[in-house]
Amino acid sequence: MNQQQAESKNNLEKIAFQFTKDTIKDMQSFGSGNINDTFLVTLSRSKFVLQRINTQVFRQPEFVMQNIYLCTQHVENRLSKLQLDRRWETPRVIFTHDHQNHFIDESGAFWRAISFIENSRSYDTIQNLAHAEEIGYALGMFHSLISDLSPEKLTDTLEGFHITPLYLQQFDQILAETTISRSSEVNYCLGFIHDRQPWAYVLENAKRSGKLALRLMHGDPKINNILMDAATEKAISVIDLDTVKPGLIHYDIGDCLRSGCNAFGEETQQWQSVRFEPELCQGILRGYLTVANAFLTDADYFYLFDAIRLIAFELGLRFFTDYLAGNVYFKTTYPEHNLIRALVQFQLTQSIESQESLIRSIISDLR
Ligand code: GN1
Ligand code: MG
Repeated sequence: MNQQQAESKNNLEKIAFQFTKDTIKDMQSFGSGNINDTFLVTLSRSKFVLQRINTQVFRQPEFVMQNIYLCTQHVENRLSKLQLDRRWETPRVIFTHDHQNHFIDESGAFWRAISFIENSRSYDTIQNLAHAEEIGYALGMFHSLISDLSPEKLTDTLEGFHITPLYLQQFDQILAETTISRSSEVNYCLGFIHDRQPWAYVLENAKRSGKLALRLMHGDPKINNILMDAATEKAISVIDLDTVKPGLIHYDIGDCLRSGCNAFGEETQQWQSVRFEPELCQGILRGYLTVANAFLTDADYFYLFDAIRLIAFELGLRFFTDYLAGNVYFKTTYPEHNLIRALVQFQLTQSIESQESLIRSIISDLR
């Protein structure tokens, strides 16, 4: 360990001690988030997750914490009355010694601690059909548990999040401001976005015309945010609650499917091989609908296909825009990282489009 590493370890320990009086046995970087910095803190008898919130992205982190607290309290309350016959847990906010839900360090960085769900694991890709069904069940469970918490109680902590037309505006703006070198991949992305501009308003139009209701959503239910019990391989929790806020549940369904039905995972370099797997889609939706069928309307069903197609497209657009902007939003490990990520999502979008009638029939058969 060099001096700089030792210093930053000491500093991290000081921050961790704001949230515990126990002995710190170990502290490691944790997970693969694209926005926040995450550490797993091991104490003598338990563990917790320590995170530095990216305040360039989350401009009002206090409201993020307030949303998470309201949501997790609500879910704990529901769970205590439900008497589920299977394991289900919600992450808890851990308070500082002076009862704050966050800590601001000397440099102004915003830190928070969340409980660690024991005996759990997550995956970056779906392992089999049973896993797909569990992923869908977990999202359904999550939506069901927050369905009676009024969206107005939570703050919009990330304005424009999943509003595809706003990402198109940002893209146009960056394009106008930037001189880009036009490789064949860049030209492909530009054409791909151009061809889908008119359709990209589909969910926002449905929201504006009242066909789809504003509800609470998770915002980021990709498959590695769903924890499985390490022994039984049953879903037990949905984590990463930073983007729980008012929105459309369609964003969640789309996000869960774009991440779950890509067997190569969103970080693959083999973007040309990416394909949307209809069997996994059927599995996830089957699991989701065992819970969600109770609260989905005809219009909700009608827009499911568009949601699946749109969120894959939107994430591609977000990655590509960030590539053009010089990688300022998503963490990257090499200069073309966001370009490759965009190509993966566009390939997935194309695969969804080419299987439209099959996906639509999967949806209607499951109703
Ligand atoms: C970001 O940081 P992480 O991995 O939880 C992003 C999501 C994307 C995801 C893609 C606030 O989430 O919208 O779907 O990367 N979160 C935010 O991996 O923009
Ligand atoms: Mg997230």
